[in-house]
Amino acid sequence: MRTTIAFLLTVGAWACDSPGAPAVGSPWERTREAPNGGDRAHLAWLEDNYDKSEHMVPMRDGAQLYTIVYTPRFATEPVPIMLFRTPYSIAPYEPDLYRNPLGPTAEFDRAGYAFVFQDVRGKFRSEGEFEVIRPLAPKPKGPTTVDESTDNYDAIEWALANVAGHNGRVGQWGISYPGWQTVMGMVDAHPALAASSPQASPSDMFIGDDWHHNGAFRIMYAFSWLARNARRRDGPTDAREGAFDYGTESGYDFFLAAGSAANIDDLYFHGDVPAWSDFIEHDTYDEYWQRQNALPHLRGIGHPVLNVAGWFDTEDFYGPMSIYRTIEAENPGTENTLAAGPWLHGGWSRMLGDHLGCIEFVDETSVTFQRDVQFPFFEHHLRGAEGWAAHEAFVFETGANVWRTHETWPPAGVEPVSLYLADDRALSFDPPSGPGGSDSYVSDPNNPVPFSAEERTTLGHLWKVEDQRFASARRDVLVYQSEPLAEDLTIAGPILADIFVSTTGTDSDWIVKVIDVQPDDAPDSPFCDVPMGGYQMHLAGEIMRGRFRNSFEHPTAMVSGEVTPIHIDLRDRYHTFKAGHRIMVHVQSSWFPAYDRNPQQFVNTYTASPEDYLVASQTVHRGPNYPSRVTFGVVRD
Ligand code: PG9
Repeated sequence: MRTTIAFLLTVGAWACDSPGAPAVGSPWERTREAPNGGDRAHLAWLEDNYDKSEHMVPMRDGAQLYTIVYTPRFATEPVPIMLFRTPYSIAPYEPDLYRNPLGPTAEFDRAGYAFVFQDVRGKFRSEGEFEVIRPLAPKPKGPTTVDESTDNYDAIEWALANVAGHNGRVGQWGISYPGWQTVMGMVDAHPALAASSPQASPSDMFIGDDWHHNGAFRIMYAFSWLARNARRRDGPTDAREGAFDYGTESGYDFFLAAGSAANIDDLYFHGDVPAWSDFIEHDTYDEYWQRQNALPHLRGIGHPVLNVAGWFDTEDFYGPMSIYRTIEAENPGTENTLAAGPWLHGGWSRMLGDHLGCIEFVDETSVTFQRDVQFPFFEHHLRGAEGWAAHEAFVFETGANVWRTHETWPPAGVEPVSLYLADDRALSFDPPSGPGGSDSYVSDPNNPVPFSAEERTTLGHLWKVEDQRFASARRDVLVYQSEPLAEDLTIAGPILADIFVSTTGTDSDWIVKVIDVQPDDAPDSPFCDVPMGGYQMHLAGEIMRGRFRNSFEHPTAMVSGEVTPIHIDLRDRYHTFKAGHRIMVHVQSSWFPAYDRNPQQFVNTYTASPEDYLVASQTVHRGPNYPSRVTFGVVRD
């Protein structure tokens, strides 16, 4: 049974999409009114109503972590503690300057919480060494063994002993790296931890999050993130690394000129970014990556968890979905909720308005989530407030543009339905019959398919809903398209691609994208100047590096000319293809520079030299023997 959430309140003053809102392409920019309520008037109110204090908090190994505490002056009863730990700085550091808002939204500040912020080990004003996604220490841990789980524990222990006026219940939240910190807090959790909300936390950096997808290296994002956040440092500091100067507007040109990833250190990092060198060294799913995987540690979680994911998050979507699923499987009886909406990375906190790029979602989805899910979740579990009705999933169905609740995810009763690649670049729900066939293209690593039509140096966010007409026009992208749909088609849960391919090389990347094609007469969008008639909205897409098709730990060459099945999980979506729309599928062998180039032969991709990059002829096979297809979970109401 699908239920539409009833919205009781109007958004009022929080509605903030109007002329002057950030241009398409700069969704992170904070302007006048923050979507989380942290506007200037709120800042003035915070200064009048909260005290701020700073502390060096000792961890069990003696390292001291810099911590700021804000406590409400207006509290008449003990208040919950809200913990936030980050590698991105807990600034402002000046005693009379305040963070705004203090909680996930201004609503938390007004309700009254003791907010505890901490610079994680080795970052900004904290002592110690920072390690990017530090693996959990093996057990048994000694009394002075530290990792991010013990640092979370020690931070909570300290807060309980030192923060005045608390009620003994602690909540933790965070987006992305702070979300991963929240996950670490859930492992061997402090008993006072009563509610956690990991939001867009990575879980496994080789399989599906920031650094790789299915073993394919996300060179553009890894480069920009590590350049800013993972340089060696001499000791505690307030200084932030500035943005890297690429010397060009084009990341495509920049990374093509750099060549393979191993060159980057000589060219730009010069040994200053140890994690980059580690990544290059660990080119398979070896112990280095396996030890960073959070999922095997998500056992024994006894307190409520609210997992948050953005359907169009290009950094960490696999993370929150796999964390949700693992907690569900390993911790029966624990309240474990999934909230997923039509958001870019962290969009539920930062996104203004009711659209992403050109695509309109009608509801102001971030505000709805903040008001109807996030705030009641914490208020209930940390203060015993009424108003939280736990559901398994609060999920936004794109296309239909409606919030729904479900008691399982994917919803009960979805039926697997395959859409087959067919003759004449068609897609058909009928299983293939007849002799079958194949379609070919030439993949040239020196002319890779761009991941976006936008010229940019960093990965950005909007390419996850970007118009794919630029890619459809290329000869090295196979384009399959259905007839216009006679009626709405709603899909929920993972989208799975199974394609049968052959290559003239000995390795190749295989990328499958599912696209929602608007009808020719679709009205233009008020949010962008791209013609919406025939707009090809990227809905889901994933990559499989051929060498890892059977094992991430033990890669094997593809056999030149041999038909080879490739299975790709395009991850979950909840979407209605509206009647009159078409479904489109792309198959291609590069997605650059979101992903580094595959030399198309079985050599080390990180250290490949220019002559290693070979042109390959790629063939996708179809028909009864090779039923290349995409499989959806179809919602039959
Ligand atoms: N996606 C970012 C990240 C998370 C974890 C490790 C490295 C990077 C982030 O936005 O924090």
